[in-house]
Amino acid sequence: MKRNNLKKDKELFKSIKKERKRREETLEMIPSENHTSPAVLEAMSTILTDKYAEGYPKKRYYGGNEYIDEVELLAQKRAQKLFSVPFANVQPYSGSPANMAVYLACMEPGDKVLGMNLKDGGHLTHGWKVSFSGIYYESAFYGVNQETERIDLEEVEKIAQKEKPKLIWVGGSAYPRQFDWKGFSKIADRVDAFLAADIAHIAGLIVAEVHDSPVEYADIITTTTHKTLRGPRGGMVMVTDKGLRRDSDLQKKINKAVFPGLQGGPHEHQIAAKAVCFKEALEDDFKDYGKKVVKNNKKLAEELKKRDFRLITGGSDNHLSLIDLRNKKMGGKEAESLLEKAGITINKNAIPNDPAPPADPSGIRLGTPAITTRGMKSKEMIEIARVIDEVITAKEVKKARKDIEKIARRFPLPYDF
Ligand code: DSN
Repeated sequence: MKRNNLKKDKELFKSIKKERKRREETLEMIPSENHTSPAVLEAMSTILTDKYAEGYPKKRYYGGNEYIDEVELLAQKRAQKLFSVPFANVQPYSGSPANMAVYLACMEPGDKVLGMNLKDGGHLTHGWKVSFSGIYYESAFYGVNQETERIDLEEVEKIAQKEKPKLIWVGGSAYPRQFDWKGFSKIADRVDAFLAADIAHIAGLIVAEVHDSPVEYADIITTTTHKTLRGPRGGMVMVTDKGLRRDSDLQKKINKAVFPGLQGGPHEHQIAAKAVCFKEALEDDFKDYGKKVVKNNKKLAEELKKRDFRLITGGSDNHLSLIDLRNKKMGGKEAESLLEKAGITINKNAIPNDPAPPADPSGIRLGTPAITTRGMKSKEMIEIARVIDEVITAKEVKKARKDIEKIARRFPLPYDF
């Protein structure tokens, strides 16, 4: 795309161009980020952005929505096929609004939610006290076992039996292992709670069949569309057959929660881009992509371990690794900053039982979705691990920056802007 009109806004265009150059020369290794396809970007910049379409297909509060309905129905149909679910609401603006809709649909203010502790890899919206979910709802948490650093289902069951939550969340932002959906489902059934799977991080891996799917076990599934799924920034709520057996009105309640409960007009250009993303994810080569993401991450983890990096849980089953830097005598904040100077974008992250404060935690989180989209393979994982080691151990950034730029330039970005 030439962007001739955007170019006229020189001040803005300069910043966008600099961001483009940054991406060309560096590696995005924040595990929640990716590079979208040109078709997703094009859908995002269509005329669909102009239209108000409050309501749902065939039941809108504004006229002129005949073709908007086609777009939204297409996105719904593709989402249902992609995840094998009977219902999908594709309107949530992003992941947090999608999760909010679950509360509004299933809970009364003051009801109790059980989620994974943020410090152990959970998400703010799973009941954390500074988020709406901990402000308007009572919350209780499970974490990871101190020794194994993995979720301990016996412990989860004990907490669930004691707390009797109305809603249980499974899923997180910094958990490097598979989630045991079946185990959680048994616990939720025993305490008669809704089970919501937040697959934001791993949606693309589920599609690629490199992570088990929660469809048989959860009542509700939420996701973002921009992480491993590689679509536009956005969210979605799905209801499973199990969810409909628990509450036959669940899909109506989710729809009512999203609109008019939480949002006004849906962003139909974003919904069109979600439809593009789902179509791309339904193709065979997306499965291949998801498999490569995990293969690359495992290789990178293995190489880092050879260089005496301590990986939380001893490794990873998915797209991300969480690294405890205490043996390297460096905090997460300094590591993030040095690696950024070297051209590797990662984020500082708390590790389980972190003795350090959140502003400068003991760990870093990194992952392979975006560099795999660029086509990088095992050979590059070895090079990247070597550079990470040089930066963290020797604080050497100048040579590292050159090495990273060379790697990055071998793998052009998937879009022409
Ligand atoms: N902010 C996302 C992440 O980085 O994991 C979670 O919402």
